[in-house]
Amino acid sequence: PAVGMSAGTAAAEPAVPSGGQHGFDKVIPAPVEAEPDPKEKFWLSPFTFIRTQPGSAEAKQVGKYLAEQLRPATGYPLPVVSTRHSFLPNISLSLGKADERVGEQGYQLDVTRKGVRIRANTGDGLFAGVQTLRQLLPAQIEANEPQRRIWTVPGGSILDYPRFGYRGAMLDLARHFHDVDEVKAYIDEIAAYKVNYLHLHLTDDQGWRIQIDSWPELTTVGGGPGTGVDGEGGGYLTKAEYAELNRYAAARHVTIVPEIDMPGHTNAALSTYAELNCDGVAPPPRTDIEVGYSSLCIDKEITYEFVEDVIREVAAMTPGPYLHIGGDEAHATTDEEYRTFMDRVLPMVGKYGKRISGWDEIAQVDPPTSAVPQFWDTDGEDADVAEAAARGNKILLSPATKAYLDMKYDENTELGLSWAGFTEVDDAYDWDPGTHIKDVPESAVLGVEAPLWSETLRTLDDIEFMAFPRLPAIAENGWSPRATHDWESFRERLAAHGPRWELRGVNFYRSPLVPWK
Ligand code: TNX
Repeated sequence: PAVGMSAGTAAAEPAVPSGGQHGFDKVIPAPVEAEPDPKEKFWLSPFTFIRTQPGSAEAKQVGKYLAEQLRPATGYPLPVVSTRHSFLPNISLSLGKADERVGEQGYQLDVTRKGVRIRANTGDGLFAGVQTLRQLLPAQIEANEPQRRIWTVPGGSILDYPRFGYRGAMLDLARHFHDVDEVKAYIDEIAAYKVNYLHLHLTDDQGWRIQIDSWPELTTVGGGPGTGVDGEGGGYLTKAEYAELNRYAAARHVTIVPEIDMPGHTNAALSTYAELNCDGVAPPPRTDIEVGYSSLCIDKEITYEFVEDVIREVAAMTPGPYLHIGGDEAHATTDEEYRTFMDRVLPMVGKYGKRISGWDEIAQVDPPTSAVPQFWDTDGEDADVAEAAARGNKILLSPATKAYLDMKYDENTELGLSWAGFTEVDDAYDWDPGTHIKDVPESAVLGVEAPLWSETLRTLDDIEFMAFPRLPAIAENGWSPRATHDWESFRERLAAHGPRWELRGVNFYRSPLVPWK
């Protein structure tokens, strides 16, 4: 495959020997087609400017993002200008001139002496192309202060587009709260690997992390000090902070998917509002990590008033199309109660203009075909999910044995859990979303998502340690064509990303399976 070719960087001589990696063979996720041209390369210079399609605010916004990425390490001004032509070498971002094959999210990138040209049909595509360009530059481009060296981009052409339209990461803010700055940092990290959805698990037994005006104590009590696992994860997002996160994510072409988990995983709400309990008595708050014991009261009308208030408010503050209603591990309700609950709640999501997503248990209640069951099983079989797929539902893949970033890497990993087994980076890489679930064909797969549950994770360092290097493995399974799938190539490419994480201050697990430099 083209991506396995050598990079053709032989002629690039850094002013200071760098040991930095650059080349077409370092890109994660692997591109569809990559054709190095050893006779060409582009020099980034103090005179380089970024030229964006005249009249396109989207291209301009991506251009500004690119400039912000490249300025700290280069120290170059990199002005962003909208002009039609230029005789000076530059980086150009243009819309509407790309090959049809790149679709809604792909791009073409051409590098010659005269410039770097990124073409796409959408802003999403340009943004994806910019992530590839960052990876083609030497690792030092990730440094925070000016580096004295020459910056070259190896010559050649890339044509690239995703296998699946949805590539997600999930962060659990309920077990331990993670604040706006931590979530922003995670958005930056996932966007670099062309992950385009961030699912926020906002509520659970141990805490409620999103402001709801009609039920104000959910956050002040249910999300307040002393909540979270071990009582050490208190905090919540105000509506203003949630809006800020949505803006930040949108500028990185990431869509936020909020999750309000129900009817189980609701002890934080139940312990805050006594009237939500069948017996009218609020249970004590919980700070342990048991699951499956709590449930909203299926037979009380106030339950549905509560749920509708929450869905209405969350839908109103969410620009993206999906609203995730959880639905997992409802072991405190019977199958019949679960169906009764979902029959009333599922239509509310559509009523407020959103598309339903939920853990794979929702497949049991024949949700509308627009609903997205998120598969999290440990074996590759689930008859309800297969039936939903046959009816026309798209399935999101998060198999716990492959995609759960909270599983320990091995028996020595201090953080994380191990109920689905240990998951080394090769386990996270070696599966095929198109064939993983029995009787769910590739055409029924929406994409992949890597959940990160935070029972054991307190800091951003903890989050990063579990996500890297496995998140890039999941991202590649979601983006790259099967023809490029190759563990030997992937581990070599991962090794080249280690220095980038170091320079950006991203913590990561130095897996013994990867030949880190
Ligand atoms: C299962 S997977 C859960 C979560 C836990 C996680 C820990 C799923 C839908 N529910 O409540 O946090 O395992 O790995």
